[in-house]
Amino acid sequence: MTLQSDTAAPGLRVALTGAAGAIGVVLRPGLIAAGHHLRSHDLRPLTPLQPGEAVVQGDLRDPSVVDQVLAGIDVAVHMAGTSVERPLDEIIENNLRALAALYEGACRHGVRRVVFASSNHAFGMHPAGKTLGLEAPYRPDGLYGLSKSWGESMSRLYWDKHGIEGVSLRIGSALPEPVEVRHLSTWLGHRDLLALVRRGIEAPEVGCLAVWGVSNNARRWWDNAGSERLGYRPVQDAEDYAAAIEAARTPVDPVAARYQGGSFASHGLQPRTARETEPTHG
Ligand code: 15L
Repeated sequence: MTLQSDTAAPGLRVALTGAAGAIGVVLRPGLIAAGHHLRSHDLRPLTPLQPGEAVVQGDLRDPSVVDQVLAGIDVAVHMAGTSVERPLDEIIENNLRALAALYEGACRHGVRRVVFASSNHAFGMHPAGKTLGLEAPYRPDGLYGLSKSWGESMSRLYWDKHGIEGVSLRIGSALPEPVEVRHLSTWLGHRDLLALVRRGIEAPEVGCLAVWGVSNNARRWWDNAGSERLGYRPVQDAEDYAAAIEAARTPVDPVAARYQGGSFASHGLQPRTARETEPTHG
């Protein structure tokens, strides 16, 4: 476990967990460039990107690690955790227990807001093509998606009982480019990803809200009406890649294609359940 000291920088004091992950590596330089005073955390060792960045290495289930991550912080951006379908024990430890420890730390240190990496997989059993608003019911497509609906509820709990603001980002497919047909609906381009997280950090007085983390895709399934106070306005559109994706004619699993969660939804799907959750019954 290591902690290097922060140096003065303009902007907010922001902690980023999971900074070495696929999303973290995009956010780290972007948040520093935006002028935030960044403290980056990961289970893996990190080297500061520049002298003003502090780094913490350690397991978030350990309150002493959380203390190092959150002391003096205004906003925590929580990207750490398991990001794919995994056995229950791993999901519980990484996505439930670590998040609970982070929230307890947020109370101890007076953190004003937690920006939480939720996921479209909390809704992945909804049929592909159906438009979901922010009030859509959870339909997790696995234990990973279920952990994200739990995380959104935790965000609500700590706002209602402890006054910690919570922004749940229902992240779609955060990739440099869309590479499959599903992504034409679910893509979150890196430019929009950074803009979304920056609004999550910088928007004033958001209270507790959720927002779909999706680009301005012509074929998107998710409607962000009701999240205006966040001020997220995506500019990228997966449609720019549609011709190339369709020309590649990559084989599509027809069962996965029925569900918003794609292969997460078709993984382990029982034939009887497959019939009962046909899109027309959704
Ligand atoms: C996610 O939440 C996952 O972390 C990522 O691995 C992708 O599967 C993404 O969603 C997606 O839906 O494309």
